[in-house]
Amino acid sequence: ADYFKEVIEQSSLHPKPAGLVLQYGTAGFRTNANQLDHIMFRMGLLAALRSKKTKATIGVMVTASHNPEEDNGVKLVDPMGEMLTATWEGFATQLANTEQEELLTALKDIVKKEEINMNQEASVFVGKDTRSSSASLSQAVLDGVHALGGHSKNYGLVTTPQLHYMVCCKNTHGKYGDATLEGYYSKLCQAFLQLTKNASNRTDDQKHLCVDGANGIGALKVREMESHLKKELQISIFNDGSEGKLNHQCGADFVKVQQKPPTGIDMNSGDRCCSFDGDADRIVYYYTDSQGLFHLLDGDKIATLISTFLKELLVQAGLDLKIAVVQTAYANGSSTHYLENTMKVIVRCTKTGVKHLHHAAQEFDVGVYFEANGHGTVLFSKSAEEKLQQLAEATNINDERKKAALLLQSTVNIINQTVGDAISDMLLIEAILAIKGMTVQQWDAIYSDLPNRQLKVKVSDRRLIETTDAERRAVSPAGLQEAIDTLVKKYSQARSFVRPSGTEDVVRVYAEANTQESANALAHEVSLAVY
Ligand code: 16G
Ligand code: ZN
Repeated sequence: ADYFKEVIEQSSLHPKPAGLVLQYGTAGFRTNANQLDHIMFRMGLLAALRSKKTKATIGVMVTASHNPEEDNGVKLVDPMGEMLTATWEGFATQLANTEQEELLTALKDIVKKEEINMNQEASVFVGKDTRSSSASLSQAVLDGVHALGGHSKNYGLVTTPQLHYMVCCKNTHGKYGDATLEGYYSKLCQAFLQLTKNASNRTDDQKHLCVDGANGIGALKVREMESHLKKELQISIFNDGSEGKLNHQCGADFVKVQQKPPTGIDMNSGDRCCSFDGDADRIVYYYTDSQGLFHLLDGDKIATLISTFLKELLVQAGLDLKIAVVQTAYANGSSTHYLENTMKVIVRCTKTGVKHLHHAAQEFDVGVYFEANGHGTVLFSKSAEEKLQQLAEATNINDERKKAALLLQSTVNIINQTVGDAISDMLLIEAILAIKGMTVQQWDAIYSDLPNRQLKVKVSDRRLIETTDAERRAVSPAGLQEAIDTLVKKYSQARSFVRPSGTEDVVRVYAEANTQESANALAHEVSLAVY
């Protein structure tokens, strides 16, 4: 078939506004929805090519995560459910910015560079979030896939991590689970029920959780899942999209940045609550104490809880596996200190962005990774999973080791290893708290966060700032790092860094210190040094 003729015809229905330039950034393309139709069509084309190249199913997710409702975006998912590989991010940017007349040339250029056999079949899974623009934009993706003769499966409304999961299931031929929503819920919830069987006498309070769905897809999916939990977890869902606007004054990003509860949630002091973001790949927990003070349990606290739990089980199971926690520069200094000095686990720091953390975590038997903003998961190496399997089946070991091995196996099953997943992380956290008989206050008390402040600075060209050492030090412009060092020395337990944002046209400033006043002042002073 002459696919290229079909591409020409179809692409005229999805024309590129001349001169518009967009970048495949940290999390794909993201901008106002009315600029994205041609991008979606072209990402459908690219996904079909990627599928031919890898001889596997590729995913395309239409979402702009925690951005406002008016925005949208798109990200591609590689065969094992991981994010698109870096070379192809480059192709995505090229294809997106090629003017209409040059589209075929750009396409053929990729085919040639990657030596793609155009007769190879293509298969693409497509999903979308609840934004009003997502329906037509995901149709544009499908048009692109079909223009190149690719097969598609349209999952419709799914969370980002659900789509990653489907792609992984499909390409591992069911070994990871069934590539259906039912398969996803039953795998996770069965693991949850297995784990919580070990928690006796849980009260109704312990079983109850408030979830802020950010008025997005996560709320719908939690509701779909509920019956699988057999009342072992009783969820009150707020911000389910029936009234409020997506991500508006609610959701994980709002709660983390504002350090306050979302609107639209009815919380009593001591209630355990969590917030998802707009595509349900991030989660943060929180509660208010009897004095009305707000307590946030962010990605760092989550990583600490999960890695403590896993390390204890590995010791009980007598498994000598290397466990590490991967963080970014935004990780609270107290969390790093606690992990290294009290828990004595390996801690690694990478650049911001899920793909960097994910890759670093792959280097360990058990790699726990979390960004402070609540995106994270746990990766188990193939050999770690095999050792666990052997131990769980062994007949010559004592009951304690056996029990730990079985708990670890259920933990592996409850986790979505493809990418951070608010629903999966929530179930894991709830199971750990249940097994340990721990309240949210006790979890919070494991260590105390250093007060911190984040600021954005508008500059004429943010790319003038270059960083090194996992973004913790600036190498240019000259003198900036020295200025920051001098400011940091004025305060106690202080740390500060600046980096250009990968998603907005701003420079981000982070500061922490022993008091909130000091953290605020330091952040302010450093932001002045950035100009
Ligand atoms: C994207 C990243 C997130 C990161 C954020 C930083 C993915 C899937 N998402 O949302 O991990 O924390 O960008 O944004 O990688 P920034 O560069 O504007 O600070
Ligand atoms: Zn997200």
